[in-house]
Amino acid sequence: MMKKILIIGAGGQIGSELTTYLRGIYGDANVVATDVRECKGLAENGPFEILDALNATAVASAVGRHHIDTIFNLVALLSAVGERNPQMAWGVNMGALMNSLEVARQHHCALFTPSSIGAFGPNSPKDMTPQDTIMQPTTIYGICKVTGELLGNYYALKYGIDTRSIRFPGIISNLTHPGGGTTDYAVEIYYEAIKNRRYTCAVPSDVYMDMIYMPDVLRACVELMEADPSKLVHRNSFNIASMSFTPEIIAAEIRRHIPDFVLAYDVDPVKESISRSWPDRLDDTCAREEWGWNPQWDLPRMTEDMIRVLTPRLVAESVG
Ligand code: AKB
Repeated sequence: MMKKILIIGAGGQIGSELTTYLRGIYGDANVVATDVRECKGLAENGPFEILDALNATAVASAVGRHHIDTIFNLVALLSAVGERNPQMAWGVNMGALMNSLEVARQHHCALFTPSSIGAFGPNSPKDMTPQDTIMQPTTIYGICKVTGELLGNYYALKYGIDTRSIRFPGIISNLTHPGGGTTDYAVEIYYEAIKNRRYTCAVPSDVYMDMIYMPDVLRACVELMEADPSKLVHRNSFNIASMSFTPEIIAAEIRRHIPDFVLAYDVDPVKESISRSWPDRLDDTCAREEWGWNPQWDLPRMTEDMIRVLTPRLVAESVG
């Protein structure tokens, strides 16, 4: 059982919901949220600190002061924004990871770091992409993720650090927006369908990508970190899957609730090339066998839930 958790990059898409989820399980006082900027919501029911993940001394100090035994390093510039400034993406993504690995080594902490479907590339098998296969990503984001997976395994082998990771699909949530990802369209489409009955998509109509609903993400993080280490053949990083669709398929699902919804396209060449280089669908057998991964959300249930939760909120915003 984890006791004292530090979340680095808690203000992002995963962190802002994972902080509350972890506090619900391990107690408010035992989950220290940190981010490079002020995040009001995260300070309301538990400890929050401003922390620059690129400042190794500051990261070590936070871990020492709070007697941390488990770190979630969630700092990342996502795929599309990474292509606009690859040098910065490498500096931020790898800098935060190296500082997390080193502080985990020095303070004997367990470390969770998200990887991504973006760790795969155009030479990987496209359908039912296996756990262990050719990676060779063609984005700086993917190159960071593969390097991070290798470093995680290296720290586990060489220093015995308990590093664990999941290759996340595009994450869909009704609370926090993603920012700068290739899969962001699958979040934006719900907001625009409800507000304007119309959405212009930057990803081509026929591209399949794996996606996942936030409640499954949160559960997966805890289940992997709580898993019996003797059962883990892999560590960094596990394929997980729950749904895979194209823009046309999600639009058809939305039309079951909003029949006049119109989907148009203005394809962004960068997002097109990234999305076409990624798998259509991952094979998550190893996660199922080694730590019991079992998704609870599919596209129809997620769509129903997104529309149910977002509609009153967006209507209230538009009149208020
Ligand atoms: C992105 O699109 O960059 C992320 C991811 C799949 O890792 N959502």
